[in-house]
Amino acid sequence: MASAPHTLASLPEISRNVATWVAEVAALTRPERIHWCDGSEAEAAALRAALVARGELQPLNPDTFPRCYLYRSDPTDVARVEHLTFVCTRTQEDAGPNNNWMAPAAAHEKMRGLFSGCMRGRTLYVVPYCMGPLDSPYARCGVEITDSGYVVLNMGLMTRMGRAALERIATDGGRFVRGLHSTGELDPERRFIMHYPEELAIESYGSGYGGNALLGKKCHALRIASYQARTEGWLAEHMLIVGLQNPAGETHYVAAAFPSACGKTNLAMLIPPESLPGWKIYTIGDDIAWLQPGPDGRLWAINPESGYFGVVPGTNRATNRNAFDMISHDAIFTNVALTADGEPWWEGRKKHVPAIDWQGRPYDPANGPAAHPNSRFTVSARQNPSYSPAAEDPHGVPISALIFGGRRRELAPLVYEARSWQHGVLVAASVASETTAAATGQVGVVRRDPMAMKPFAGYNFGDYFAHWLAMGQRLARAPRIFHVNWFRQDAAGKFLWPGYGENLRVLHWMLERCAGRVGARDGAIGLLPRPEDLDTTGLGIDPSVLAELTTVPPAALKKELADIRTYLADLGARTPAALYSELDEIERRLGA
Ligand code: GTP
Ligand code: SPV
Ligand code: MN
Repeated sequence: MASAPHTLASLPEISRNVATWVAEVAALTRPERIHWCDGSEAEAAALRAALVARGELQPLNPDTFPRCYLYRSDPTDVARVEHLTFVCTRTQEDAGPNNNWMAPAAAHEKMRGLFSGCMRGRTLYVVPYCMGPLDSPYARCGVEITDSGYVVLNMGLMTRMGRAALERIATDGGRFVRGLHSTGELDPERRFIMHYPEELAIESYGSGYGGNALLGKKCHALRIASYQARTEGWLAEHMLIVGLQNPAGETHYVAAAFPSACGKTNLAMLIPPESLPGWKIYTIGDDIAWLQPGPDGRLWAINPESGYFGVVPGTNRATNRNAFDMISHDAIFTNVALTADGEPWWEGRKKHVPAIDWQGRPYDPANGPAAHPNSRFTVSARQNPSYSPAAEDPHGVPISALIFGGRRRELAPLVYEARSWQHGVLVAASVASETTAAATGQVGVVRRDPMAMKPFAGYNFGDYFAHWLAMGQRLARAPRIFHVNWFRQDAAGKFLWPGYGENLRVLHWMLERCAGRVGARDGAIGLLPRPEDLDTTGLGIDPSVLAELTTVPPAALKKELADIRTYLADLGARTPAALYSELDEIERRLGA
């Protein structure tokens, strides 16, 4: 085998384009030193030790949570900031009413002012990364420049980071997404997350948290990539990817888009209930999917990430043993509480009690939850007991079904199937969900979140829906499209559906639909399972509850349709006419 051409080169020598850009950024930001990340374990260990010495990272109980650390972010910096996130295309119309917009020149000027001298006395880290398997034709690279060691450690877990990524950039002709990040003063008044999809560039200032700061994730793999995907004929989506092996040994892959904190990580590593023996679950990804039409007319998916940045609260052995086991070693915890003996603690953790809250204060229930509701774990995907080797396959996995859903107390049934791809695009475009703690702002308010991409589509939603319709026409064997809702509640606020592992029953129905082996009832909203179509062996669910979960009151649906029509119209003239035809068809069926 030929040896890699750059093995002996020092990191700054590998790509002239990267080195030139680093020099420009250093001239602007004036760091005390520059560190090029090679992505080695020794580098991560040294960085962890340095952050511990500075008090930025705190080791957790080494007996029960070996090699785990606690990081506390600034209390004003605990989630994505959608109102401070901009898509800066040349024309405002291209960003669309779904995005905040600023003209590129004005945005660059504003950010230049903030970045000027911002790294004085600090280290500038150069973080080369690859989104997707290093040998995948679908993978794309970027370089994040950051002054946060915590960001470096997270990028090391979440992406293929270091020398190999830099080598791929060099062999790709020096093309990469430029992401410049500084935590700045953490002043919410001086915090902006800017995207320049036409320039493949990102500028983020004033936050050190999650999607605002780990630029490979939402900024690159969704906002920039969705824009690129449209021009190149693929899709970059906020979706988990999971493989389901049935008791007969057949494996099918599905991808599912739910808004933030609505169950993607949990579904991606679902544990089959004991009453459904013989099923096996294989996780490919838990948050982002890049989807390409394959030569066989099917849709193929890769997970561009290599780790999970997951919601901690609610995780326990009963709801998700895989997740619980996965985060019991070699994990970074952000904004969780602590027990008296140095274990991480969060709401929903069954054992122990909190002693110190997420802000480092003695725990007092009067101050609210002990762990922040958007507290997160970061772990390598390889720690997931259900991680699939297919996640490393350069061509990805073929997708049999696409699933959309949201968190809705009322109305949306447990599951239904779209009648066609075009109907499915309307279903996806109409997704509504209650807001969660994953973004700052009010929690629990129902808003439209098409394809779970409201905060992440890097261009006009009208163009995005048109692109989805066009993709369907290119797929001879397009996946079937479904909608789910695990979160219907009764009048007392109790979830009607047990969720978690039991969601496999719903996935089973979908796969049987794909195979043509199970029936459905043709309702106005779409195809719904009849009670006999769902396997409820051992579930003990009341038939009246199941009936409620699989019906939609016509009056409520009628109101919902009117609401969707207004929403689509408000998005402007680029909304495809086909979506209105699909709405007309549902109204016709409803006899409205
Ligand atoms: P992001 O990382 O923000 O994109 O979130 P996510 O979509 O991966 O959500 P996640 O799986 O982390 O779940 C968020 C919250 O919903 C957690 O508190 C879970 O315990 C809870 N949850 C997940 N699945 C279910 C379910 O089937 N039923 C119920 N009732 N709650 C669930
Ligand atoms: C989300 O909010 O959808 C997340 C967490 O996955 S963050 O990386 O902060 O965007
Ligand atoms: Mn997400």
